[in-house]
This record gives sequence, structure tokens and C-alpha cells, in this order.
Amino acid sequence: MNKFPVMSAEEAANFIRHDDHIGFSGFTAAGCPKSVSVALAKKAEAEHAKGNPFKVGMFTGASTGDSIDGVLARAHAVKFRTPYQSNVDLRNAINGQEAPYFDMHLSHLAQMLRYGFLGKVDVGVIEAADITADGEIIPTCGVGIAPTVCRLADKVIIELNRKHPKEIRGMHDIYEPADPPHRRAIPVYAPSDRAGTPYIKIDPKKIVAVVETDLENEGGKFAPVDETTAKIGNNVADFLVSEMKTGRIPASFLPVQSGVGNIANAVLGAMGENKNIPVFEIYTEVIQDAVISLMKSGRVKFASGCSFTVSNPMMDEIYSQLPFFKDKLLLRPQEISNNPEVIRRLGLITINTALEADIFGNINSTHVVGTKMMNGVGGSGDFTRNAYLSIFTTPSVAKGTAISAIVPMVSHLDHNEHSVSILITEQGIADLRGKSPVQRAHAIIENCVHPEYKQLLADYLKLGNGHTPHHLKASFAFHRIFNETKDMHQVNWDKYR
Ligand code: 0RQ
Repeated sequence: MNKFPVMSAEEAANFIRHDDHIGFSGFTAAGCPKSVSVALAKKAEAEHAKGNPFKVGMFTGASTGDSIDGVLARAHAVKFRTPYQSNVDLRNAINGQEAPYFDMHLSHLAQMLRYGFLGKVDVGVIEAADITADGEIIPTCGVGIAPTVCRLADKVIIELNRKHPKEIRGMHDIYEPADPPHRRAIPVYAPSDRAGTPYIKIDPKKIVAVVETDLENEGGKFAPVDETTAKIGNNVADFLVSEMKTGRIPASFLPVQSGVGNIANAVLGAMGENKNIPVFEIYTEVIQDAVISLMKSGRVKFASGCSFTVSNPMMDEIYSQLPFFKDKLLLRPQEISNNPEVIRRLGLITINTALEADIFGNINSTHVVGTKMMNGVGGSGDFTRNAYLSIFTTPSVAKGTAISAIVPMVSHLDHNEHSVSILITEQGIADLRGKSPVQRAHAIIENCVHPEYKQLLADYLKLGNGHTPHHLKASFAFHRIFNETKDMHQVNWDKYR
């Protein structure tokens, strides 16, 4: 380590020039650098004050902390950004068309960088728990695209963060597939299988700076489980138990993927509490608080993911009890945690959250009322399309009951009807397997729609005809009326009859 040039974040940021493309480590706020990006934002502001342009392209694992997305968005320094984000200032810049953003399936990013589809990676900024003189980097609590960034970047800046103990070495499995036509099967046959090395190997000559930090993870808090999320969670657990009883899920159960956010956290909690579900394994991207709690209570025996997206007290707990967790938790690059080949082989039960669903089973995960980007598709497409059983959950209404989360036609399409098996709200469960569009619509309206919207949606179904009976003038009436009155109840079908 001591042969690397140790310097301040400000000095390290000077290696980054206007127009450079930067690859950041981490996945969600976990494992993201937190000091060089802040110095870079200040540098951008100083350059702007002098009248000089200064913007950088940003490749990340998924969302980041405010110390990357927030500071650079507020400094007007974003040339482009991909893939997933959830920072309010960046979101505003994206929706204001100031920051060009392209949303991607998370499993695609590393390979698309290697294929050269997205341009160069000039500089990598990587948070590490440790680095050896011969270039073995131990990532911290999120991996993301770090191995590929280290391979491709001309220059690499390491943020050595002392908050993460060196003893975390051994909790990562770093494997990068070869590119076609040389790619081989990824040898992961169970969530706990290891295919690679416990470190990222880099040519030490590429490391231009090491910045020592002692910064807390920018982990958020989860909202406590409320009546709606508890009902959704119980519906998911009950559904999975009934699938086991029919033999459609093996008695030994199958590994589970669960998405990001409060609903996902509540769903996992409910699965843990339902003792008819056997002790299970997780193969996912974000390992949230609920997984760690279930591990402590013995309900989850192993979790493979791309990040510990946990609250700071939970992170401290993992580190203070490393001997307990070390053989139960594994972090991988997102190219492997979200890999379609592995997902289909393992037979994952995938549980993701929809922003909006339509009566035919199409899902919008990303766009608020069709136009405003929320967060991005994240890994939901990687998992949904390749699942053994793909489940979407959503509260049936939002903003009180002014929005029905179930609409005639989704205002943006992320997951189409062919990939979605089950829709679950706090109202109930719609099993969409083997059903025609009209049969799916009946199942969704009967079981998942909020009572205040049932009649409106049942009446919509009578307006159209054909295999998928849309009425193309009325299909966005819910959205149009919401934009006008802020209340979807105001829809009136009379003028379409
Ligand atoms: O807005 O906070 O202003 O009230 O959307 O909704 O209910 O808090 O849900 O935190 O679980 O997030 C889909 C965004 C859900 C997330 C999404 C409003 C609602 C609220 C958030 P307020 P909740 P959650 C793995 C998998 C895509 C990526 C993915 C997500 C806010 O799960 O980003 O699945 N998923 N990745 O009021 C308008 C509607 C609405 C609505 C809810 N129909 N119309 N607004 N809201 N429904 C993870 C990764 O890939 C990293």
C-alpha cells in the first residue's frame, strides 16, 4: 500500500478533466466513494465561476449517495448519467432535461462498457477496504461495476475507507465473464457458490492516487412497516405457501430476489415471520436490513448480493459480528448478481415493486404519470424476465387514493405482460399465469384493485374490443384527468361510449 501516492481528495480530483467519463464503485449508496466526488463538484463550480465548461460522464453501479449524485447534479457537472439513480437533485436535473440520463438493465452495464458501446472509461474512483502492493483491491460494502471499471479505466483513484475493516476480505466473489465469442458458463449453481477471487485485481501502475477517508456509509433508513405494506407482505407469504402446497415450488424452497425500498423490506419481513416457509436463501442485488434480521433469527441461511444496502446501525452490527456473517453473506459484481443465466439456472422467486400496473399485467417501474423519471429500472428487468416465478407488488393506490396504481394502460412500459406472473397488492393476489388478456384483467380488477376504482376499471374493459380490448382514446384517461384535477376518481367514460 505505501508505494501508492497518498493525497487529499482535492489533489486526486485534479486527475479528472472536463469531459472525462468516470466509473464509480458501489451499488446504491453502499460502497460508493464519498470524498473525491465532493472535491470534483467543487472543482466544477470553480471552473464554471471562471467561465470554463466542466462536466463529466458518470457510470455507477446503481443509485449512489448524495456525495456523488447530489453534489455533481447541484454543481451542474453531469455530462451524462447511467444506470439507476434516486437522488432528488439529480432526479430534478434529469426531469428538467439538464442532465442527460439513460436507463439500463443493471446486468448490462459492465459488458456494454467492455464492448465499447458507451465510450471510454477515463477514470475509475473506487472505494476500498484494503489494497495490496501488487494491486489486490478489497471493495467495501457494494461492488457494482468496480471490477470492469478497474479493468478499463486509464487511471484509478482509490478511496481507502477505514470505516470498513480489512477483515471484510473474503466476503466478495469477483468474477468477470469473458466477452463473446469466448464466454463460458458462469459456474454458480447455488447462491453460495464462488466463481472468482476475493479481490479485484488491478495493474498497480494505473493507481494514480490513494485518498484515505473515514466516512460513514450514506445508508438511508427504512420506513416502519405499516398496515398496507404488512398486508402486501402477508399476501406474498401466503401465496408462496400455497404454491408450495401444490408442489409448484419445491418443498426445499427456491432462492429469493427482492427489490429495493420499503415495500420490499416489509415483504421479506413477512416471509420470515411465516413459519410455513422453510429457511430460505437469497440471491439478489440489494441485501437490505430485513435480510440481516432474518439471518440473525435463523430464517435466512445465506444471502448473495451486490451490496449491503443497510442502515448504518445494521452495517455496524455486521462488522462487529463478522465471524457470524462471513460465511453467510457474499457480494458479487452486478453482472453476476443480476445475470440472466444464473437467475434462470437457480430458479429465483423474484419480488419487485411496480409504480404502476395495468389491468393486462404490464408494469411501469420507472415513470411517474408517464413522463417523470423516478429511479430507473434497476435490476427489476434482469430478475423479472428470467425468474422461475416473477411477482410484482404495489399498494393499490397512491397519494391517498387520488392515484390508482392500476390503470387501463401503463403510461410507460418496463416489464411486459409476458414476463409478469403474479401481481399482489394489499387487496389481494392476481395469478396471471396461463390467462388471456381479458382473463388477466378480470383477475386483477377482482383481486388487486382498490374498491374505489373497481367499477371504473370494470367499465373500461367494456369500452374496447379485440384480443386486448383497449379503447385507444380512453386508455390514458386516468392519467389525463389526474394531470388536470389531481384525482383519478374524476374519470367519466360517458364521452367514450
Ligand atoms: O411518493 O414518497 O412522494 O409519497 O412513488 O413509493 O410506495 O414508497 O414505494 O419506496 O418501495 O419504491 C417502484 C419507486 C417503489 C421502487 C419504486 C409514489 C409514492 C411515493 C414511492 P412519495 P413507495 P418504494 C432492485 C429492483 C424500480 C427498480 C427496481 C423502484 C413514491 O421500487 O425504484 O425494482 N423500483 N429495482 O406516492 C405516481 C403512481 C405511484 C406513485 C407510487 N402509480 N403514480 N406516484 N407513487 N405509485 C433494486 C435496484 O435495482 C437497485
